[in-house]
Order: sequence, then C-alpha cells, then structure tokens
Amino acid sequence: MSITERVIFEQFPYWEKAIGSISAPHAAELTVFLGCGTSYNLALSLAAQANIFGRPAIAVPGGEWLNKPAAFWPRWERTHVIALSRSGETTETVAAIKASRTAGAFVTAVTVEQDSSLAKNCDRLVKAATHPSEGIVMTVSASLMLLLCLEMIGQEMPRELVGSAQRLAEDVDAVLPRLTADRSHFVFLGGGPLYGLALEGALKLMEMSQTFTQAFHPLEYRHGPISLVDRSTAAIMLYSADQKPAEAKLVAELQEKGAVVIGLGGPGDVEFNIDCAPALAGLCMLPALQILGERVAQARKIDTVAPRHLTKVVKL
Ligand code: F1P
Repeated sequence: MSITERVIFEQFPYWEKAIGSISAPHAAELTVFLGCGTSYNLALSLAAQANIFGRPAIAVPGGEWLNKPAAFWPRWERTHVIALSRSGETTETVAAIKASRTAGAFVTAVTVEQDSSLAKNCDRLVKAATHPSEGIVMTVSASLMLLLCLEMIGQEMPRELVGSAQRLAEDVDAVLPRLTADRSHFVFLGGGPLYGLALEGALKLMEMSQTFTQAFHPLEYRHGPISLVDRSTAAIMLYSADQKPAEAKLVAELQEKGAVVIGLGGPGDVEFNIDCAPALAGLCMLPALQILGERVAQARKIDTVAPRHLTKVVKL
C-alpha cells in the first residue's frame, strides 16, 4: 500500500477528533474565504455554502485579494477574512491577511501549522491537526479544513458523516481500476458548493498523476467543452440534490459520446449514494476524489508523496 493511499484511508479518526471543536464565526457584513491551490478550491465551496446559509460570502485566491482587493470588496472594516492554508506560509495568503488586517478586517486563520506566519498574524486561530505522514499533495488537511470551516459557518456535523465518507471512498475505490484503466481525459462536474469540490478533484488527479484534467459547472459543460468527449473520457459527476434531472440528462449525453461516468449521488455507469445532508455532500465526497487521484497515479507508477514540480509550500 502506498503512503498516500494509507494516509487517505487513515484520515477518518482525525475527522472524529475535529468534530465539535469550533464555535460560531465573527459577525461581519461579508465573509471572504481566502486561499491558494486546494485551499482556494475549499474556499469556493465554503463561500457558496455560506451564501446558501444566508451569510454573504465570496472566495478569492490569495494573490488576487492582495493585488486587487477593490475588485472584490473594498470595505475591509466590515469583512471577516477566513484564510485557509495548510502550511500557513503561502506568500500570497500571508501577505493578503496582513494587508486586510491592517485595513481593518477581522482575520481567522485555518491552518495545520500553529507557529506559522499565518497563525501569528490573525485575530483567531483554528488549527487542523492532520495525519503526520501527509505528503506534498493535500489530502487529510484539506478534508479537515473543510470540516472545520463548515462547522464555523453553522453546519451541524453528525458523527455518522465520518462512516458515510469512509464507505463512499472504499466503494468508489473498488470500481476504479475497471472504470478508469483505459481513460486519459478526466472531467469533474459539480455545481453550487460542489463546484469547488469538482475543481479539487481535478487538481488532485492532475497533481498526483500528471494528467490534464478539467472541472466545470455541469450545465456549462454543454457549451463547448463537450466537443472533447470520446472513449478516452471519464466524467466524475458530483450531483447536487436539487439538480438531479438536468445533471442526469447531461450524463446520458456524455455516455452516448463514449464517456464512462462515475455518478456521485446520481446516475452513471456506476451510481453511489451520498448518505448525508446536502450541505455535507462535498465533504463526504472528498476522500473518494482523493483516492481517485492516487489510483490513477499508481496506474502510471507515479509516487504521490513528492510529485514532480510541486513543493509543500509555495513562496514568491
Ligand atoms: C496549498 C498548496 C497546495 C498544492 C501544493 C502547494 O498551500 O497550494 O494546494 O497542492 O502542494 O500548496 P497552503 O494550503 O499551504 O497555503
């Protein structure tokens, strides 16, 4: 068993420990979720979910918030910035929170590293205690940061979720060799809070297996990208509970054109039940997306502990 595979499947006790550890967020006119890479993908999902909960929010990549804050929300003093960063040292994220704090924003840092620059420059620190063997590619820490932030924006976290996420990862894992063996074009589709998760599935698979991947909002896929679909395509559909008919229709079109479809929460060549509240679906799916990346990497004999061109901390 590879180290990454072990880490992915050993993440669930860390979830158990994290559940129930967070209290309500700082009151603000707008919440800005900030991060880079995986942390930005989580930010996108969290902002969508916060809006659904009636808490106005946006997600901004660290570098954009730093360079062009006026393009997003110039009223810093009414803003709660929730910065996600496993390392706590990503240059853009650290610089962005320093600037936003100086300008009057309240900053919560969500990080694994409690002595990091991010942790030292925030008003509130939320620590994610991750698996010690996690490699360069973010897996357990991503799940934990998502879990903690969902709790922070008011989502109840039932303990049964942990078992549901573990079962889903195991069940998806069981079908992967059969479904993905002859596929080289991977597309992740998800809407609302699941769009960030689709991006994260695509990033994970790209980083781990050095494969070109894409992510789209499901119905956007019909507006051009569908031209690429053929027998080399594997589509991973992250179904939204309230969009199933339209998304299932798209899946049927993809299958007609030769794609194999993994249906997370709805129809496909294989269909998996998502056994949790809609607001928790993305978190429930995340370990399954992580193991997908790892299996494709294994098939290509790539070691995902330290994949090429990647480092654990990106500094400018
Ligand atoms: C996250 C990140 C990862 C990426 C790479 C470099 O940074 O950009 O998403 O996979 O490993 O780091 P952070 O969460 O530490 O800020």
